[in-house]
Amino acid sequence: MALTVQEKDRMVADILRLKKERRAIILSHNYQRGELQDIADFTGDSLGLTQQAAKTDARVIVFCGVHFMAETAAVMNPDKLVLIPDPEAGCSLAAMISADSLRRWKAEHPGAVVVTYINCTAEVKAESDYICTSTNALKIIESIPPDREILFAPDQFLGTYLMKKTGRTMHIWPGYCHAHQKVRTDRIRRLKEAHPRAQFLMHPECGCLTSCMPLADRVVSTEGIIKAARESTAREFIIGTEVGILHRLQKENPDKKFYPATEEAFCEFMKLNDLEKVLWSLEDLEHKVVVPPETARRARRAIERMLEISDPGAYIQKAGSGPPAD
Ligand code: CIZ
Repeated sequence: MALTVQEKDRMVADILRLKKERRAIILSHNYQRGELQDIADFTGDSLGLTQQAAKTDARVIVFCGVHFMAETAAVMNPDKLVLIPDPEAGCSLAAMISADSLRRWKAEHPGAVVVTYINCTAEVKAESDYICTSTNALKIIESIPPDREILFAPDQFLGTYLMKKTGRTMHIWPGYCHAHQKVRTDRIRRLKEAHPRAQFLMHPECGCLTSCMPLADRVVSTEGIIKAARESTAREFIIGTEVGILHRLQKENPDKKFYPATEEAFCEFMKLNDLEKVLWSLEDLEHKVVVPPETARRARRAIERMLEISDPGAYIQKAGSGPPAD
């Protein structure tokens, strides 16, 4: 049942009071419900949020996102208490590859370098040589010597995009995001006809990647979409990613217009987190996101390799993270 304005205001006041008492910060992903983006200390992509988590002196991090994101924050911040308001907030893409299946794939390609998209569990990260995000994936792939075989998981569309951009052949895991799968070429064509001046900003996880790429003005991550909309002189945009991002886009650019590529690009797992669960999370210090230390150590190594390549300034802590041997 929807909250009344008074109930919502009271809840927000209680959250802000408890946040202070607990020395907590609230992080929200770009795809979260608007009401959570509005109370968050930071809203951004999973890597940006993890970097914010590392910078803060807060003791408790309430991570409003899906489980792999909160896990990434826990891996990079072993001394902080990381909480997720709803522990059922999973990720369809992350669920498409397990550590066991990745180990079997690696055994079929001995010596290959494993590059894994950040949308995966900590256990899968621990089996990877490099993690990448959609912002830095191109840089990571380009840093790997051309004679090395690459296994890329779990998103087939980001993998295809990287092959097209680098001209490099990789082995690609057939995973996909169920929300980005809903973005379709025929609908993009219709939207472009209806709004001929609009720029089309597209996420590389979109299922229509191959046929939509020629229609796109930019193929970028969520932070890339936010930046492009802010910096562009265009007044209208078609947004090819999960619809939660429209809240931040509209809030930061009140004089610009944003059209979702489709309302069906909706992640119901993200939306499991809500104001009430954030309040309970702060009241009960639940639900704790804990990664076993050895898994965290190996996952951190793969994340740190990414940070060293993508953004040395953002590099957080070092744990023997040299490049993987042949
Ligand atoms: O890294 C993230 O937060 C994801 C999943 C997408 C993006 O492009 O920001």
